[in-house]
Amino acid sequence: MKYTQVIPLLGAAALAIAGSAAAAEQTVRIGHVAPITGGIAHIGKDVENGVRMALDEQNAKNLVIGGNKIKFELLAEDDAGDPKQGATVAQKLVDAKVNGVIGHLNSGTTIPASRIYYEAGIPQISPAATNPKYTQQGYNTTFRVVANDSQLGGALGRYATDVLKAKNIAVIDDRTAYGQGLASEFVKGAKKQSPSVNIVSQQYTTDKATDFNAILTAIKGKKPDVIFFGGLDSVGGPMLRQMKQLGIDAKFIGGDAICTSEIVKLAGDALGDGHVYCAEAGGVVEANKKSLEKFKLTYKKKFDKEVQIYSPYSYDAANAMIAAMQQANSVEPAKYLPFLAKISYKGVSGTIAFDARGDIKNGALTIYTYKGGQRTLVTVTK
Ligand code: ABU
Repeated sequence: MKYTQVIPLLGAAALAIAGSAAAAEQTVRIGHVAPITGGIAHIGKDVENGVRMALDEQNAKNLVIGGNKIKFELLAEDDAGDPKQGATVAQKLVDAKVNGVIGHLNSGTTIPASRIYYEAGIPQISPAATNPKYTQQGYNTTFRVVANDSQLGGALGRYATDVLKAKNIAVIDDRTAYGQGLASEFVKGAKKQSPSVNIVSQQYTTDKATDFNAILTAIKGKKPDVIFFGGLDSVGGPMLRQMKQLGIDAKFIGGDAICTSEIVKLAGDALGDGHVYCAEAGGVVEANKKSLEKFKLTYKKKFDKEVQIYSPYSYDAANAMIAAMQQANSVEPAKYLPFLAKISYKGVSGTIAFDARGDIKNGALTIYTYKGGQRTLVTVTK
């Protein structure tokens, strides 16, 4: 009789233990948004892969936060680089109760989406959007792990006049929040460095244009030493090809969004050697070269693709967000947000720490050129 009573008791105990183990597991949703369709889908996928890699590695560690076994889940959305779609998917992520967001990629989508995350109290780290306005809105939920367009444009403007000795510069921008702002910062930087520099032509295109004959012909007549382009590689690559067809041999300078692996294919032999200059919005300093190389090898192995540009930054952004959760011992946005604001996380792209606005502290940037179809480091600057 005693024996038969013990069995149900043991069963109840086992159920209780199993129940508490099940309750101790918690899914933490991290949203990611970038264009996964359209002309810069290759850059969007690169950023998404960086986040995926970070979450896979963190899941392998079986982290316990707030007494719960944490399983990170990636909710990846496509905003197609369109501000309206960006706002729609931002709301979708808020409704799905994500614990944090890495993204978006384009400044034109990141800025309007940031208000939606802010109103929901959800921390957002952009690994790519460089328009300064993003972090100037007074939102305590917005962070960025790359240098902004004032830094990028200013440094490229100085480089064009000081090092490349440009006297006559033509400027083209794609009228996006990114391209327009970057071009204007470039002109400011060039004029500050060399007040006598001439902006011989100012032309406009779009982020979907494919024919640049009219604007390039207008520019050719002005004989610039340098053409600055504020826009993305999907437009910059074909533009370089058309420059070559028209016999324009001016040096071509652009920002981080042309500083990709894909530009090699997009521009073909129009890329030249030491002909194209661009700046990555992060500083690849000596101390980080090893960890960055290791990241690139692991990325290649995992996705069978080369890093385009931003995946090390999205990887660091996701890991920094998780480090803040660990420090707060909570995955709740309101609880880990103050820890994220004060984080100092050593990532593969450098130390992730934010200023009062949410911009990366000590944001450096790296100027590259292309030689023999390879992106080649020129200098790291601020
Ligand atoms: N930073 C270049 C591409 C993204 C953007 O700011 O629009």
